[in-house]
Amino acid sequence: MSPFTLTRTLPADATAAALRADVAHGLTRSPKQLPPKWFYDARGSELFEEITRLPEYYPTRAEREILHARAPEIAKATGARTLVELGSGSSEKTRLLIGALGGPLTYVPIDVSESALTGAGEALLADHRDLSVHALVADFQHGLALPETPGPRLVAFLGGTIGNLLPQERARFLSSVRALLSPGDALLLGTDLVKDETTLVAAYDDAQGVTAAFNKNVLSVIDRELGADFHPDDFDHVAVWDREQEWIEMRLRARADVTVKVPALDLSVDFTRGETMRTEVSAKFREEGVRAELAAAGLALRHWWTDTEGRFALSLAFP
Ligand code: AVJ
Repeated sequence: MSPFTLTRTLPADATAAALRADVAHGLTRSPKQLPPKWFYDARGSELFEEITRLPEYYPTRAEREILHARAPEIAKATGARTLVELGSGSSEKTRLLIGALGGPLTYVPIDVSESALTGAGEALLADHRDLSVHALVADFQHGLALPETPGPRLVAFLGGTIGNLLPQERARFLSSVRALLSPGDALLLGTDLVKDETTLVAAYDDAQGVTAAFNKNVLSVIDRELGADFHPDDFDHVAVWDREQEWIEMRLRARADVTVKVPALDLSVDFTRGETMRTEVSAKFREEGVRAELAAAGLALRHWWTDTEGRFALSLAFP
């Protein structure tokens, strides 16, 4: 059997249908909103990679520091023979885990982007004998099913991406992950932590404007995919810390009254000058909150590791 297989559980047109539904819904409600998953076309993924190298954007470096320090402990605590990675994207941090777990190992990267999966899968196979890769094209927010692979399994959800889900969505998501796990399996979860507002806002509103370009890129995606006539420069990038909800919100704020046509949806949308549209929530966490959310999903927090500056955490939880 080939060490690389790819399974598509998403119909090829599901992504297009989901984009249409999200845009139709998000642009006709008040306040307007768009889900953050549409940032990540080829350009958006490139911009995100650039964000991870910005001096202000600490989460990627902090999480890498933790993985670097703790990968051997994670391997020992889990004994995992299958590593499942949700929203795998680029596989750089995964390498630390794969190296520590050792072979024989099955790696199951799950992503909506088939090109990201093939690229990352092939690069990993080149460097690791005793690795099989079973890539899944799937949307992890909607009904996950895993291939039959050796246990124990370690499901990793890194980067703090769980913070993009609203509290209710997180509860549903964690329960669906729990349902995938058998006794002895584990979840490794990356969460960004609550900290001072200046640090948080700077991470989402960098001096070079890369995050601003990333935020506005969602408008280019809608222009290209749905024939809309957004002019990204008609909008300003805004990042605010919501201290009640303990999340960063990214918004786009209309610089003038603008009307946008979305031909594919037969839609015309008016923005008034100063009107804002939410494009992302990035929740920040505390240990007790993570423990409680895991427990509510039937998962027991066994290890809580942070970087030396206490900015980011990795949780290891068991059913
Ligand atoms: C990839 C979802 C973890 O929320 O920090 C980076 C995305 N948004 N800068 C985050 C993002 C703005 C990032 N995640």
